[in-house]
Amino acid sequence: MDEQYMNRALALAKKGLGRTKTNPMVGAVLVKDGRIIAEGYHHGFGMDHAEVDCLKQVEESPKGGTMYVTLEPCSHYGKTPPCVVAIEKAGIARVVVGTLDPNPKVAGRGVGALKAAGIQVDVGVLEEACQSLNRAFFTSIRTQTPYVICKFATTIDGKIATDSGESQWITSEAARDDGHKLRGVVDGILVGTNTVIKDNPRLSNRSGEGPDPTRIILDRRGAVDLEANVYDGTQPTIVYTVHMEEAKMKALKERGVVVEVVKEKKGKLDLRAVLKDLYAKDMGRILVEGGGRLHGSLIDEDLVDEFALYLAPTLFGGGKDAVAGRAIASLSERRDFAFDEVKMLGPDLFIGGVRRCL
Ligand code: AOF
Ligand code: ZN
Repeated sequence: MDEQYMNRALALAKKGLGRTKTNPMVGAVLVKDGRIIAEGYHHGFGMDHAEVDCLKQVEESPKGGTMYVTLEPCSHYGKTPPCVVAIEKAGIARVVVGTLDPNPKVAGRGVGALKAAGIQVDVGVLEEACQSLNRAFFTSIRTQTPYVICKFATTIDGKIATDSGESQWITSEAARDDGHKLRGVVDGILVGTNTVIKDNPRLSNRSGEGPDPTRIILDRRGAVDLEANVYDGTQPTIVYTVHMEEAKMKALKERGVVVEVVKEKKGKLDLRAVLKDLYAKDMGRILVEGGGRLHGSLIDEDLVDEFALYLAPTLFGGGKDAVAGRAIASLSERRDFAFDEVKMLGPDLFIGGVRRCL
């Protein structure tokens, strides 16, 4: 029965997908006398935690009940008061926890506080599922940078454009629609200068589900034209630059675009500094949509946590590579991933993969 209720809590947690930013997705179920009397989840960043949301739904006395929660209840005062206090006040007799919270402010203290209050606690029900649900949170709380998903739309031979730069379209409409759904569940989309100049993308979410993500533009020398679609002011937009003309900066700011000046590192924009700043701006998961140079730089610095590959059954026999990085010198330096999803999208194939470590 514990697994069954935890499964329900997991399903509830997933409702928060794309809205919890640097927070985890968490679900909670309250059971009494063998039936569910309340359910809750963390709806979004800054909002009630799952346990509190669950307790607010309850219409009868929760006293003596069992709460199933996918992540260890928090014990700290953050944007909201500690969940362990709410659980204790409600008179819950037993708490079943999916997995411990890796946040150093919690990390076992939640379980400790519950036990100290005389509540029975069991940890580790469906633990693997509870951890992989929050792969992004587990990774980003440790690195203090957003979880990075690289999206590629390529040919069988790994090309994203012809030599002349033609790329629209390599993959089918079905694959492109799926890519838009991905845009609806991340906090930001990151692109490099060349992609903005060549493709003039809008970086909007046209899937009809979820909000528009923040556009994140890397423009080291301020080369992107003010008239580019990404600067149309219709979506939250941030541009990171090293040198940009004062007048352009002013015009961008007037349109509501956030301009951040960062340092250079070996003639390149300091990607780690950019990611740290994005995390400080509450971004927990970002999607990188090219081009090859940006993907290459991220791979060179080992900053890719996940990839989303849309593979079209076609061959160019040459052209622009999906990844233009430094390339490893020996096999021992390779970055290994584990495939975790595969599906057909019209004539194309989607392959998802994650770094092996959590
Ligand atoms: C829970 N239940 O539903 C969530 C938890 O700034 P705050 O107050 O929102 O706290 C965020 C931290 O709380 C987050 O980093 C993680 O450690 C924990 N999230 N905890 O008991 C929840 N979302
Ligand atoms: Zn909490």
